[in-house]
Amino acid sequence: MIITSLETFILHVPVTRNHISDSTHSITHWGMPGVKIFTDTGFTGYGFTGTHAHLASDRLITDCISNCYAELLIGQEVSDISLLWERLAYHPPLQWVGRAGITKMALAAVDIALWDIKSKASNEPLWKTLGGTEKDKVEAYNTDGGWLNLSTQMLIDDVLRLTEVDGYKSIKMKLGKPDHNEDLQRVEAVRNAVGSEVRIMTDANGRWRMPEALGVASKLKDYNVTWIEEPLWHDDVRGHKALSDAIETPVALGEMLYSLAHFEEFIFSKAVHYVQPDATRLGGITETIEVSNVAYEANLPVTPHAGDMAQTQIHLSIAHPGIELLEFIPWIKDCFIEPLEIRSGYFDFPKNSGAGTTLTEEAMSKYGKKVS
Ligand code: 0YR
Ligand code: MG
Repeated sequence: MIITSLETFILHVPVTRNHISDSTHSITHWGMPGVKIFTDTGFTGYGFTGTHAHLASDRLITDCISNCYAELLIGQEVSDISLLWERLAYHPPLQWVGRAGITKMALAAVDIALWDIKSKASNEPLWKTLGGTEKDKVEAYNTDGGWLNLSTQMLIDDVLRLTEVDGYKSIKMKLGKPDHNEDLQRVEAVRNAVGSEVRIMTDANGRWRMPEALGVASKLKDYNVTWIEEPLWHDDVRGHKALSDAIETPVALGEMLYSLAHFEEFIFSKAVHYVQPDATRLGGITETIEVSNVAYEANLPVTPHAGDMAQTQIHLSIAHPGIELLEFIPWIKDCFIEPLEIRSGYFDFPKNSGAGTTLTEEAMSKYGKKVS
């Protein structure tokens, strides 16, 4: 099966209620720069990464695919994805300008499209291609009720709808208000509203310095919080180690890390408890499997971050023994031929062949932007 051509795309899809904030970002749309890869057998693969929908930076990603990766892909055989992955990741001129960032997110989109082709050609959903079985189970936790721009009352209403109506057993809420007491008051309000059974995850999106991280995070144990996510700046291995030694609540991170080596640094330094790889920021599914293997060996749960809104990572999560819980945000769900479904807090298993990335023509025309 030979790659014959490719075509890039950029979609900007509105978020719930037109606007959401965490401690660091405020966004109106989720961005999906990606690629369609065509083959001589007629199978077409779709892959995309996840951004904050800024057209100029999204175009850096699609330019990297069409101006740099395309010539390394066209004419190549698809079946050995690792070989193609290495061809792209270790291409000397590209390695020189970017072992992380734009080039890695572009590689993620390509890698996901290749896996999509591979499992379409095997006529099975990707979770089967990756070795998953019908007996596996993946819980969803929902992040879409916990934004920082919601008033405490809206936060409680949303969380109660997710848990009592939709049946989620785990939800995440954002922290990082300028007034730290307000963070704790909001956690207390949510705990009181949902009762003791629901798991509450918290996420500071890299906002704090050590004193405030210590101040807020050391009190989260009073509300039985499952984890504190990204309390400190994304690259700070020693800081996260020191913090996790000082507090009782486990530390989660990984959504901003670009490579296996980066993850190994945190894992082997014992600076993380819940490991959160994102296939759209690492080099796709290929590298996320490697990260998940290392975490699993180290007895750490893997709880992927949903830069793809879980649409693709559900497959990997079904197949990998280290993953039992996956983040879900519903924004882009309806863009796909086979949208993800969640029932009583657990993901339905996708049935279509492929990686779940095939977009509808309607989504392409409704949300598509000009790539250059
Ligand atoms: C909004 N999940 C996250 C969103 C989310 C971010 O900036 O991208 O909050 O991806 O941290 O864990
Ligand atoms: Mg996060």
